[in-house]
Amino acid sequence: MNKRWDLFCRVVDNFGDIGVCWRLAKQLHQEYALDVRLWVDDLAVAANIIQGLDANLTRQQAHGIEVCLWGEDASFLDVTPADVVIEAFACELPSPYIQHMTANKPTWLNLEYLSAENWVEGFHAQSSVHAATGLRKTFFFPGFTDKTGGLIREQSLRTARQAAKAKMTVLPSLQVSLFCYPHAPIHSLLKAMAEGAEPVECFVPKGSYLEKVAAFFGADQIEVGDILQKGQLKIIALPFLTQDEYDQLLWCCNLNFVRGEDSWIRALWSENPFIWQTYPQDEKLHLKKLDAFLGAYEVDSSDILHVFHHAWLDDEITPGLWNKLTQDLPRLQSHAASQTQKFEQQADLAAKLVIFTKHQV
Ligand code: TRH
Repeated sequence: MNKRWDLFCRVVDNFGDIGVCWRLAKQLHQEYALDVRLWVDDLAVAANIIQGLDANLTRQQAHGIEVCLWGEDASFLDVTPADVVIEAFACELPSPYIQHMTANKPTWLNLEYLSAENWVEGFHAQSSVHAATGLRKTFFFPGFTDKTGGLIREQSLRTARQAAKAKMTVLPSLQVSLFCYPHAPIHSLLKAMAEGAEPVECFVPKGSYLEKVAAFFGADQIEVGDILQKGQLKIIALPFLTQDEYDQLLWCCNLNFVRGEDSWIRALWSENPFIWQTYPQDEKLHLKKLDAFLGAYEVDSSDILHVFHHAWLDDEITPGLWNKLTQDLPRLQSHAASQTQKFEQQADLAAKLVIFTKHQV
């Protein structure tokens, strides 16, 4: 019985690594009653995502998960590996821990970053032998097709979203959420919104991009709770939300700007149109990632959604482009809903992980 799972997470930057790992840890525990230990190398960053986490405690229970500080290698000398070990995003397990794995031979999985590129199907579930120990490690690729590891999606998500949407009322202004990297053309987006044809309420959760939002209004900074107005644009500064609250925001808005990996997929599950800013990669590999996703999302290159995505990544946003996007929102809304429903037909990442590990026994 593969009941005990260890999940290792290194915080590279921002919140995506811990955001994905925490979501997965919770789902494995809540839906499959698994005993999950989450090892994180930066508890201070994790505390932004894990509600109630005490960054000073090296071991603690949080929402049914045992959260442990991933400290020095020596701190693993007495740790017995779980039945299933997930190394998130090639984070490289501590060597004493790997040594212990030679005794209990757990199922060892490397959870990879998400991409919609075609090559993912060929690499998903391939394994290699770890040279020093002879242990087998399998590469688990999340993805958008049945031949990949699937996408993170809780079983309760659809019902929760539908219940929340049933209570929503239609508002006179366009509701937009903005979560992006600071290098995005934020100034030109805000200018386009301010000069656009429709009034916009734009919700901005706390983050490093807020300085640029403040600069657009000629301010040094924005505080939580501030409301700033220029032309058609009203900015509402929110605190950094919990993951659940952030989901609710995505469900409420007519258009969501998201980034990285986890907020991207939460926007997909919102049934609402979104603009995804990919995490920048060398040699502009992120553009390939973007186009592969737009293909899977059935958007062709002449579509305003395609054009706007590219303008948001490499270019500037003009008021004309913004107006074109907002005028097309009713069509984009029904496209988003049909795409959400299409991807909801597939098995999710946690389900696929659990099935995979059962077949390893
Ligand atoms: O923060 P991100 O940019 O994360 C990353 C990292 O940069 C990482 O190194 C990289 O490898 C990966 O992207 C691809 O964006 P992401 O993935 O969307 O993660 C943000 C998390 O923060 C996500 O779990 C949602 C959560 N969040 C909240 O909980 N509250 C909020 O108010 C907001 C805006 C986000």
